[in-house]
Amino acid sequence: MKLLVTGGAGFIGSNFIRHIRQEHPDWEITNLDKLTYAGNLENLKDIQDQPGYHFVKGDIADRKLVDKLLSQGLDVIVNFAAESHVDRSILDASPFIETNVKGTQVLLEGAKKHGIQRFLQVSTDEVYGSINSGHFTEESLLSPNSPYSASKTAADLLCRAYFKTHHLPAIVTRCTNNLGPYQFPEKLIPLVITNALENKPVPVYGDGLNIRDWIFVGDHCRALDAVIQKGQLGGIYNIGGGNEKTNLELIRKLLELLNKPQSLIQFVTDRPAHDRRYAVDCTRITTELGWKPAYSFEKALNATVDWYLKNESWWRSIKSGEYAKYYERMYSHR
Ligand code: NAD
Ligand code: TDX
Repeated sequence: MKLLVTGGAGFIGSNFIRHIRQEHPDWEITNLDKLTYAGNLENLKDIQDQPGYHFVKGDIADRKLVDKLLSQGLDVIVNFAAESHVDRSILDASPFIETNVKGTQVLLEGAKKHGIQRFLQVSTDEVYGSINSGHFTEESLLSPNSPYSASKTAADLLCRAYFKTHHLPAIVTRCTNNLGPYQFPEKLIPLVITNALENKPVPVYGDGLNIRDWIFVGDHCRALDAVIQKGQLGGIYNIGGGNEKTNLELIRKLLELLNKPQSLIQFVTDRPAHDRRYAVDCTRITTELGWKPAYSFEKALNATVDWYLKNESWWRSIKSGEYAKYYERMYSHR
């Protein structure tokens, strides 16, 4: 099998490539990544020279490049490439439209032209919006509240439209919040861990009672692997960890694990349109594909903390670069 993985130098994409190398060493992978601030080839250092793995620096919205890559005879596209941070989409939504919407459409068009066998769109539970009680199923109304989630929703709907109109073999997955190695330290968990290790304040938006469902990144990758092999074309699969936590609960636990004082917690102005709770019903993927998460929340949290403790140079080099300017801008008004 020959895969085009887009956004493979980011958090989930790099974990996915590592998973595929281990589970299917005979599968060939071409990783197309623009290397934005979130893309980091350090994430794939152990894999970069392996036979059957190729890296191409480029934009998924570049029609010519995508056409050239797909003309080499690839079987499957797994689209991770995206602008992925909600706060950045509030500061400037333009790159989200360019990559998440236009980029996905360029990939879909290329897949159509070259007769790709499977197009996997890696989407998010955020497309459903917020839910106070119960769980979203794959049939729930799409109700995105941030420019990020609106752009991801547009991409999901383009996949649906290409399936309906052109019989393009697209499948959409909608996963909850991931945790694990190589997550960029603008996201809550690595931000808390790395700030705490530097004895810096840990910003909590609003009252800290927003709820997220957490899943270990390796479990997400296993789910995507199952969907590639057995998923129904035109289908949608929710993926979740079944670990709902308030942000405050999670942050308190992290500070405890790190032996850092709870006084590092600093309540700051809330994120605009901050979704209160995400929760998805995973009955479909568990019954149809036999997938379920292997990591408990405790195991996932311990593995993640451990990774950041052992890989200080990885996050320190990120935090001292361009990211430092963003962080200053982000928090100057909070
Ligand atoms: P990330 O920000 O860590 O990585 C995104 C990657 O995409 C980076 O390597 C970046 O360089 C690349 N990229 C960005 N624009 C590109 C473009 N135009 N062309 C080619 N490459 C480009 O993101 P992540 O957290 O790994 O998320 C991966 C995917 O999974 C995203 O589509 C996201 O919406 C989805 N998702 C993430 C989570 C989560 O908790 N992180 C949960 C559900 C779904
Ligand atoms: O400093 C912070 N303080 C804080 O209280 C940050 C960065 C976040 N938060 C809150 C906001 C959210 O309620 O923590 C929660 C998690 O925030 P993020 O890590 O930014 O994730 P979220 O907004 O939930 O979106 C994530 O999950 C779904 C990913 O970033 C998306 O790419 C994915 O689609």
